[in-house]
Amino acid sequence: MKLYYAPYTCSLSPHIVLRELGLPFELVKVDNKTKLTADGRDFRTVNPKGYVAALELDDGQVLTEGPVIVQYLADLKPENGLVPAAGTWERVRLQEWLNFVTSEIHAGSAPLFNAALPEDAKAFFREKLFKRLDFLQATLARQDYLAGVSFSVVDAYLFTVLGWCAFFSIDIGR
Ligand SMILES: N[C@@H](CCC(=O)N[C@@H](CS)C(=O)NCC(=O)O)C(=O)O
Repeated sequence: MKLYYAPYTCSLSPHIVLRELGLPFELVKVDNKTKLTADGRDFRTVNPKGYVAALELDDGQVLTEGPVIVQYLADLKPENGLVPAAGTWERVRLQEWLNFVTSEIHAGSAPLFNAALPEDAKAFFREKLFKRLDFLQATLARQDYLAGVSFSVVDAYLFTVLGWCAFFSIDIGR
């Protein structure tokens, strides 16, 4: 397997999961500005959407969308317990969390990275993000992990996206 990644991006989440699972994989660095891979290819020939993460399987298939990639990986080694079994209620709850992190925290913080956006617009998105962080805070005050009693793929994803806050002067201590 090959993981196409760029430093400091959401591709860290499947990278953490690959390491947690101890699966063999190769890393291929992508320059998100030029869309070139470190070995000189146009990354858009791998993922026409042009963004990381992308996982290339040994049969040549390419899987994209972080929340789906991490579930695919964790299902390869169910004994590691990074996801509940497919078809169970616990799995649906985990997917509820993955969707929350991707649409509310990951996509919710994206406007803050946009240099063209005026500060008052950024303030609007920042406040909205804080409401979502309040919800996370309330959850993690009751339990150590987002989706249950042990570390799961959604904790790797949340760790990744919360790591960006420091770059955008978002004080999660609030
Ligand atoms: N929906 C995608 C979003 C992926 C995404 O936002 N990737 C960013 C890095 S965190 C990226 O590569 N952006 C470059 C671009 O859009 O050109 C997912 O969840 O995997």
